[in-house]
Amino acid sequence: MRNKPNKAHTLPSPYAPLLRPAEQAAPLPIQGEPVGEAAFIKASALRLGFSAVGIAKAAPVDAATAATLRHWLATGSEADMAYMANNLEKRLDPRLLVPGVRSIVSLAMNYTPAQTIPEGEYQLAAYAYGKDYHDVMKARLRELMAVIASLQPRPRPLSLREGTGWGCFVDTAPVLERYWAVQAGLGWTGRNHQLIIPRAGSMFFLGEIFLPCEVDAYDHPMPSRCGNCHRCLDACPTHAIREGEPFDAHRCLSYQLIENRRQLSPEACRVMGDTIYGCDRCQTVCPWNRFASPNTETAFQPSPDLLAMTKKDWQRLTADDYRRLFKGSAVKRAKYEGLMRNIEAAQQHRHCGDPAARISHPGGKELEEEPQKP
Ligand code: B12
Ligand code: SF4
Ligand code: SF4
Repeated sequence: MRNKPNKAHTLPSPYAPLLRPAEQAAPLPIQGEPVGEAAFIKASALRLGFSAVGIAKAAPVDAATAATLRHWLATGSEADMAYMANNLEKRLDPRLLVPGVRSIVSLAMNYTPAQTIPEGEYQLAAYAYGKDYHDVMKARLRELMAVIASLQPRPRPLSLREGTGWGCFVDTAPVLERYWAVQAGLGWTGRNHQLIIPRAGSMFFLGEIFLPCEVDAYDHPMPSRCGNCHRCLDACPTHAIREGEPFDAHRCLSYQLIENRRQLSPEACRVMGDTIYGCDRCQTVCPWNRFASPNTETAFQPSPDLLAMTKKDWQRLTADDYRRLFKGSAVKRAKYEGLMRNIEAAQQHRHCGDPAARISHPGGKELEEEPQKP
């Protein structure tokens, strides 16, 4: 999209930069301070409650990442998640997904729980405690996109949806979200395959805003700070993560308990313990999560009803209870039948479960070691 040069120095925002075409990159002097569009976007994002934000140039993903993804699919490591093989070319090049995109803003929202489900009860992965992050984060991304678009020099896009080069995504689009978070300087990909934000940990949702223009400053990847640590590899009860090998989704408890529509694998039944939805073990052991701060997002807090559930309550959960308890929750992904299958398996295999199944607070005292330095 080609924009006309802007000259609006009178915008209400204290940052008040405009998105400008690539050829005009110098920051605008506003209220005596030169503030560029990247700084404006970041400040707006933080004001809207995002925990981290960075910006990368839109380009095809690098050759090594493309090869990793192709190999992952070629080895069938995506299990039954056929959607991961769809739109492969778009996943590898965001410009095919959204023609006209020039910049990718990567954003993170903290979901580190402030309170956890009591020990001894069935456990859910922390990301599923509150309202569905797809809805919560998408709404927040749209707000930010509107703020950015309002600064777009005329002609503005007719609407964000119709405007070429605009887009906002959380999880479900063919976008390699962790890759773009790394490119945008948010953190690095840990051995647990999670995006780790320095001194903040990995319990973050990721989302992106696609922009039709360049910005005055871009962020850059940072090196891994996993060092010699292998805690996540040691803690994974199914060996879904193995050094130098593709992530084996079929083995992963998160896949088994959420995405798998068939019978649980015998291995999953053996190691699931009290976990009935998702899995956090490769995150709770990660020393970087000792720096995590509990999230303060109202929508992500677990309801008192959820926190009060006992094993008995779960075992006699009706479809109506399920709908009430998980209204607007990501747990709906597993469907009632899937959740009941998991509860039944947890009950049947209660003697072979691993006590580590419980989701401890990621800032928990058991993390004694300092994070490894590179
Ligand atoms: C498919 C999927 C799954 C699958 C497969 C997991 C996987 N590792 O691929 C299943 C159902 C198992 C799953 C589970 C979980 N998921 Co998931 N998942 C996705 C999804 C839709 C695609 C991921 C993908 O592209 N996989 C393909 C593989 C090949 O990609 P990859 O592991 O990211 O690796 C690439 C790059 O990281 C790169 N790379 C570059 N440098 C390095 C360095 C190292 C050391 C490694 C390992 C890789 C690497 O190489 C790869 C090439 O593409 C994304 C959303 C999205 N659209 O991106 C969410 C997403 C990755 N999931 C998320 C979450 C929260 C989870 C769970 C924690 C949920 C839970 N508690 O149960 C678990 C964690 C499991 C794990 N350890 O990865 C978050 C992660 C946030 C974060 N901080 O990283 C995402 C981004 C969703 C979101 N919008 O917030 N997930
Ligand atoms: S989510 Fe659980 S099963 Fe999956 S890789 Fe992490 S520790 Fe292993
Ligand atoms: S547990 Fe250790 S190896 Fe795994 S992601 Fe965290 S720092 Fe990296």
